[in-house]
Amino acid sequence: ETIERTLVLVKPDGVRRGLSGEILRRIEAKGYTLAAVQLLDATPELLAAHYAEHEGKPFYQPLVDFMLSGPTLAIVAEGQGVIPGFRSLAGTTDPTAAAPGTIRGDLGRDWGLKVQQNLVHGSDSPESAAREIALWFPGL
Ligand code: DAT
Ligand code: MG
Repeated sequence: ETIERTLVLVKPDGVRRGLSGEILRRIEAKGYTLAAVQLLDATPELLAAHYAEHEGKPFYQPLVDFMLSGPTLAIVAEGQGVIPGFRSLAGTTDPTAAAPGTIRGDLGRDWGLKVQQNLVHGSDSPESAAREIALWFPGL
């Protein structure tokens, strides 16, 4: 059987607030393993590809601008069920609505009431995971 992999991003709000370790801790505590970790500054080209499905939506440009506001920690996590499993750890998109016990529910947001500042990204399907891992870790 093949071990499932997902792309996790600690977004610039999470890195800025010093939550990278806490988020890695939760991934590892759940039993997933780290296949790759890299701190990098996303480029407009990388973000256009990563968020292509959201192009044209009202939140697209604020989202891209936010993702350019500081370094991102890109992570490939692996384990059985890790794609839905990490989404479950992350909680729902809006930190206000995210359940306690989740990353977004427990750790909240950076400032203001901006949904894009929700600390993490996790791939939503095997197809997205393969596409996103290839974008963020071209050598992997
Ligand atoms: P998720 O990150 O939970 O998979 P998504 O793929 O629908 O959510 O959206 C990607 C990111 O875009 C999300 O993490 C935050 C931002 N976003 C989504 N919906 C938004 C909205 N209604 N207003 C502002 N930002 C939004
Ligand atoms: Mg998504």
